[in-house]
Amino acid sequence: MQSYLTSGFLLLSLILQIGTQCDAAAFAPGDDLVETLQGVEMVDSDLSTRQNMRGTLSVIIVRALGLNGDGLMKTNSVARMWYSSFYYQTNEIKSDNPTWNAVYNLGIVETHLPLKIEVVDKDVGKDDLLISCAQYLTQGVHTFTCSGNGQVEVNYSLICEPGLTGSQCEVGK
Ligand SMILES: *[C@@H]1O[C@H](CO)[C@@H](O)[C@H](O)[C@H]1NC(C)=O
Ligand SMILES: [Ca+2]
Ligand SMILES: [Ca+2]
Repeated sequence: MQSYLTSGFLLLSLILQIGTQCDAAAFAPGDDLVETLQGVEMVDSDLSTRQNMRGTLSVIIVRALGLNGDGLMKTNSVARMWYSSFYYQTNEIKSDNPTWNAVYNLGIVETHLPLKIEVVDKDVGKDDLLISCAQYLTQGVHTFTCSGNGQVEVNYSLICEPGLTGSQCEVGK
């Protein structure tokens, strides 16, 4: 009985000792410092790559003019936009000249991608694609128009991340 207890105690203290040694090894100041510095370096280069050509993007799908999706009837349409992995769709408006003024704040994005816009007349069965275009962005506040079956007007604002400039926020100061 005595020896069982003793060996149990010894085993326990051995486990505790190993545990302590493992902890001590993990938190050895030298290793820890090296690991941290490598980590910071990696994060820094990763961050600078990701921050290359980045800006804050807001898009307003303002309105469309002269849509003719349903002949004598009023067109009932939505506008859609894609940028990078973002996708938005406006509400549906029954008018040949719908005003959406739909504001989409995308936050910080890469700036080199095309902004894709579509206006679609909703129909039972197959919708009518009325307008489709893609526009590359430049920094500042801009309006552009896409034509197809009618026209769609889009405003956007692209503000470069601090330290970036150039037409697509590509040049570091
Ligand atoms: C869109 O841009 C045009 C031209 O700058 C401006 O007149 C209009 O007010 C803008 N629309 C919106 C909803 O911001
Ligand atoms: Ca139609
Ligand atoms: Ca329709």
